[in-house]
Amino acid sequence: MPRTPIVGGNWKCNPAKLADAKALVDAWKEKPFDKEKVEVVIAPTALHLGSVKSSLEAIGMKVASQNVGKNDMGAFTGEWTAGHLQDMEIGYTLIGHSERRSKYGESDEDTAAKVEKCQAAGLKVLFCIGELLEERESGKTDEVNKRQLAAVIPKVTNWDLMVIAYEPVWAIGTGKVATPDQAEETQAAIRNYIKEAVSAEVADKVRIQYGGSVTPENCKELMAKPNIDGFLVGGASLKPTFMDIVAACQ
Ligand code: G2H
Repeated sequence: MPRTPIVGGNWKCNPAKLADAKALVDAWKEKPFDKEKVEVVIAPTALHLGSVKSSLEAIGMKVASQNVGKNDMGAFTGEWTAGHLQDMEIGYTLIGHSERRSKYGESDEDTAAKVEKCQAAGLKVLFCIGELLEERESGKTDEVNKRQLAAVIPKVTNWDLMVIAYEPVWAIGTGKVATPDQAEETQAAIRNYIKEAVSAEVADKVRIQYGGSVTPENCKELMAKPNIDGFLVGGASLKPTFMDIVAACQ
């Protein structure tokens, strides 16, 4: 069964002003896309999310949170739950982005707890995995990806809610994109691991995005690879030309 490509725009802690976010969405309007052919999900800052949601949805895009709490509601200052996202009609969240893992100490156990909460709430997840440069150089890429996936697999009962984003950490925001062959080889190994650990049916249907310095210039060659089902885009999702990446996936 063919997998519908999915392109995520991870705005991280950008842009500076709500007016800039609105201007970006206005620029995107000029280049419509076919939402039957490609799913587009944008993750603004938590503060901007509510204000740009309706204009993103008006151009056929979905919205995501960049993070979600691992606990239920209660005395957890600064947090929000999968249930809150559902209630606010935010259908997706990122979990496990390398910046959460490396800068905020998010562990495999934390990502597993978050995935479990999202499954219970029926919330879709862009689950990020990927190796550090020293891990790639010491031949541990597949081992790291398997470890990060193994932590969450027991929590997943509905794989239709899961998308995997493979983001080699050395390619994130560095301008050093993985070569199409490197990305394909690793993503084929990820799919193969899901086949072994879950089932052939799930491995066949789960979408695996590539993330890390994706641009309108390098995306076409990556997208031509059979195990790349779209992208998670950071820096390039803050520009009007993000729509060229979307166009390359449809
Ligand atoms: C990886 C990616 C978005 P960038 O973090 O998730 O960012 O495209 O800027 O490397």
